[in-house]
Amino acid sequence: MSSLAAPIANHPPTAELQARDAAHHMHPFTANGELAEKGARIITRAEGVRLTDSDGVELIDGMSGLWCVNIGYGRHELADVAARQMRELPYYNTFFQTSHVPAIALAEKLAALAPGDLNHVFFASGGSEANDTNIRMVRHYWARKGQPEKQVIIARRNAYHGSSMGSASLGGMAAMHAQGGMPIPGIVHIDQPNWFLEGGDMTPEAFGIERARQLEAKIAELGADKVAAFIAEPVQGAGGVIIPPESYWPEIKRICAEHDILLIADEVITGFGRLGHWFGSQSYGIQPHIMTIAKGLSSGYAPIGGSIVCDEVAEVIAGDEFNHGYTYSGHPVAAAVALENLRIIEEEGIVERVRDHTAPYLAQVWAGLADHPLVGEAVSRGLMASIALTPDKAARARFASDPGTVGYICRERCFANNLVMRHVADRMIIAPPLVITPADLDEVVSRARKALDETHDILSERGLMQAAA
Ligand code: PXG
Repeated sequence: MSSLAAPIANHPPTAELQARDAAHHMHPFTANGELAEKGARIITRAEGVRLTDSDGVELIDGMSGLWCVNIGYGRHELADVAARQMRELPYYNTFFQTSHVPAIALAEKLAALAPGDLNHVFFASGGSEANDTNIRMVRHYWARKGQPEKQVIIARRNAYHGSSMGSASLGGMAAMHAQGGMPIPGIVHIDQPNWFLEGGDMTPEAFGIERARQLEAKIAELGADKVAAFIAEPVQGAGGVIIPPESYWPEIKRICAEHDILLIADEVITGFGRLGHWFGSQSYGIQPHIMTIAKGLSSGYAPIGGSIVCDEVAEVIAGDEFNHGYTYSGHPVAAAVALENLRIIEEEGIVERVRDHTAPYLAQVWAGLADHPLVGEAVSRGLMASIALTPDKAARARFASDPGTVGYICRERCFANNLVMRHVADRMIIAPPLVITPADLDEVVSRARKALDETHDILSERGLMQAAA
């Protein structure tokens, strides 16, 4: 066996790794003090949809890493392509009138895959950078069109668009805005289409229209001549897998068109097969002017993202120098890995498999969880699914405890049952690799049910089955 293919089986004992991690490694979105006491769970290997930790325990990865490992772990084709590209041309920039083969081929491939006239790609290393690009690009676009005051971007509360200053400002996460002086000027938010928690007595369809019309009201308030763009995820991911009512997107589409507002679809999670189409926009029949991509573009095997831009915006931008770019825009190794990933998705029919087989199967078995006493709704779209935990199903009530208290308990029970299922406040979410089989989905659902049972017992013991007043 060559040294390249040999497994990296030897590592120090877990306790030692945890201590060294705690001493030097600052984790994202983590209370690091608390983690230092508890010790991180250390993942050492993965294959298919399964992770192995440093104690040799196997877990099902219900989250595709962080919503990204669409083709699953262990695809050596990507490793081979990366090694080959590193030997041939490990780096070159795409700035000063130069280009290279992987960036050219990937941009061309994305233009072919993306719907309509989304024919131009600006590369970044991830979704946050790409959304920062989008802020600058849409503002620059309107300025070049002679409307420099058309600058405001409307986004949604409880949206996630990244963690840089610009992208976190687009995001509607109050806890993020509370740290570091966000949002930056010129970004405003409307409410999310979260029917379960915010729909009150309205039907989902009426609520979808009401939430979409908040966009129209906000445009009227600001003046259409001040609004550059609206940005949204086709299905909110980090916000808790919030699937909008069917009435929502058609109404948003009408409003953007009528008021001449650019539509940016943040496809970082919904792109590359997650919803059973290449892009989530196609699954909702929308044709955005810009799509943000990352994650599934390379199945997480290399850091790469970007913006796929329509002809009109690209042509206007092309008229002068766009003073923007990243050292790693179109990085050759990442681009080569992404191309190989797209080849695998296409040749193995992974998008069609999700659409025709795995998504319908997940929808059926996931819906079965709705009979659990803790579950207020269990919904899915493509291979994204969520469960609203509630102390009172009929009232769609929130818990009296701080939001996330119950969700965290449930997440811990999932972890203990070797299932990676995340919580967002008191909502449980999964987005497994797109190559997951029905048998594995059965295993996910049975572990989830066990975790829900254990959570229910813990809540009852601790008197936490109380609804908020
Ligand atoms: N847009 C969307 C829709 C995302 O989900 C980003 C942009 C930012 O991408 P980068 O590559 O810069 O991270 C994301 C990222 C979570 C979680 O808690 C989700 C993301 C990132 C970190 C945590 O679910 N999504």
